[in-house]
Amino acid sequence: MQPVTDRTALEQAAGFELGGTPVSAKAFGSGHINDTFALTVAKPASDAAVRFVLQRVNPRVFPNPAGVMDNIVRVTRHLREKYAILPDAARRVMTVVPAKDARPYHLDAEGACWRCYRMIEGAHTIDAVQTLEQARTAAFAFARFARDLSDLPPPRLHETIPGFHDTPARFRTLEKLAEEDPFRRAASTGRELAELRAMKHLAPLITDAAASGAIPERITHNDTKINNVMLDDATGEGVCIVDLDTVMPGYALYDFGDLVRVAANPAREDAGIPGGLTARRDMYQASAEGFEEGFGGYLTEQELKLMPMAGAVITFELAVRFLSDYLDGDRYFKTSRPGHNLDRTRTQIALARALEAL
Ligand code: GN1
Ligand code: MG
Repeated sequence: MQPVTDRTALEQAAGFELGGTPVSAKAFGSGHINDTFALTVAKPASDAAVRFVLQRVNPRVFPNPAGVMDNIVRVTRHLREKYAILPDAARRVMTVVPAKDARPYHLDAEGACWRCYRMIEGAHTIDAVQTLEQARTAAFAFARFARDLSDLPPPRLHETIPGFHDTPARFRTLEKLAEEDPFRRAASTGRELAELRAMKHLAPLITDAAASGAIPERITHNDTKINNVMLDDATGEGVCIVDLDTVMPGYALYDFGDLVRVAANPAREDAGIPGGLTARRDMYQASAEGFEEGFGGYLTEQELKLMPMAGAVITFELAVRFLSDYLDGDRYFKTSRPGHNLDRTRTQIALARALEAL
């Protein structure tokens, strides 16, 4: 798929109720799925410009964008009501900007979904966790987000990606791709496949606990990467959770695991580690403290008990997903070089092992 240009994004901005004239759109952020732009809008009769985040939702990943946006509208409305008493309420939650037809998104000529948010100003994202305080802050913010959604009125949210954190199913998909080998790449991944098969025991640890009723279904974020929380420029505090496409029914342990996957990794996600690596126990600890504090007593005994292995489970899952995408022709995650998904796979394998041993 061709990357979306800044010019196309600027054209699509015309579909939204922006209260001014769109003057520029620039590629923004480092997500692996959607195309994201910072949009500047000039207000009539004033020098002030207002910024927005404009996104094209990846249609291959999210075939039901109306369901995605329905979830996002409900979730942000609920949080906005809850945060209304805070002095900086407007920065605490994303605000969906309506399209000109009053829907929360619009479709382009190819049927792809575009949506627009107000930019959260005075805050930034980071791609790697540098300090224990950042690990704690991020964990607190994602846990608080889930806790604050625990009383969202019914109906149940749409599952925007069915089976998103069904780790055993992810592993079966990998085996199927290895068998069918549509891009003739399996021969070069023998080692990674063998390593993942040897770690297969990790796959059902969370889903089995869920199936037996030992851990509760919650509304979770499901993609708790550090760059999905905006940090205040002045204080470093987590002000706003972003990337809400996968907010849906899930398990807190996957959210916690993904926090650990990012924080305890001493390398980049795609470093392509040839040997092993050592996971950072101090980062694990800081993440656990922040997460427990953010949930404020709402985590069950079983959830608390299973937290230590959650990082290994989701890191294994990511290794499986990256390798699956490699075998499937690199069509899911954005890649910036040949073998990028293989480098990601290798890093996640090394990290999953390190997290299991932590
Ligand atoms: C994707 O969109 P982004 O970059 O925040 C992916 C996550 C992975 C992550 C790995 C919808 O997240 O599941 O953990 O890449 N999102 C989706 O970096 O598949
Ligand atoms: Mg993201």
